[in-house]
Amino acid sequence: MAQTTTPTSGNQPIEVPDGAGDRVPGPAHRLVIGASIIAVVADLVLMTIIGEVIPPLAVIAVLVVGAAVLTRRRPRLGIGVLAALALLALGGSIPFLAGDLTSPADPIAFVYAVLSGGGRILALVGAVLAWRSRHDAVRVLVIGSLGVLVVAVAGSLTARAVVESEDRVAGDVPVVAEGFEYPERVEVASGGTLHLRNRDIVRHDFAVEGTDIHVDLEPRVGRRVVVDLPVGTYEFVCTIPGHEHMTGTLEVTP
Ligand SMILES: [Cu+2]
Repeated sequence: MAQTTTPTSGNQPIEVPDGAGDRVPGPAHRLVIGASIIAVVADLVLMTIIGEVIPPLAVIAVLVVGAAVLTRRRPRLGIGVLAALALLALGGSIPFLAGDLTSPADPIAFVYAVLSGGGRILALVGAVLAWRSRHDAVRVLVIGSLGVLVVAVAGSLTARAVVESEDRVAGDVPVVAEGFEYPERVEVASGGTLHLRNRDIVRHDFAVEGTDIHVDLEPRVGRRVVVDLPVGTYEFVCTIPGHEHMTGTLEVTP
């Protein structure tokens, strides 16, 4: 059977197998990888600072490194996995990030939230740009993000600098938050005053359950609180997500 001859002198469109068309990663691919790594590094630094491994973040860190390596051989698949991990990490950490982002006077947690949350949002945006081959938009996005970061850091340090701290007065009962721990038991006379001090580099708060007492404690500040409660036994707690173990008993005596 005679074949129809068509001009095949190199002008025919070449079919590119799926995944091979973007073997050379473009700026959007690099943005996804870079932003994902920034978020993971922020997670690792946070875990180092608080001296505790947060298992979901540790697992995601390992998977992100694996996906970044995979991106060298299978760009589309690797970018897809990185985007999925960013979405997963973002979804799981929203309650924590929301608290950190609304507390600018806690610079470590605030900057962490900007880098970790912002990095993952950037990775997702980068994945969309990579998918749509919009590599031209990456530069503006990166410059804009750096601007946001600078403003966030400056704003947070300013917010911390204007926080007022109260010194302990004779007669105050000291309550120290240190190493993510509160004392197990605190005793104060009804109408007496507690002097709360946060010796950690991240914020805590002090809430007495079933009462109106709820005091924010930015890093390294002291704060006095009058205990106008009926005689009895109360539980106090730090209400910041992840600090649920910071509890103790408040004995209010006659
Ligand atoms: Cu706390």
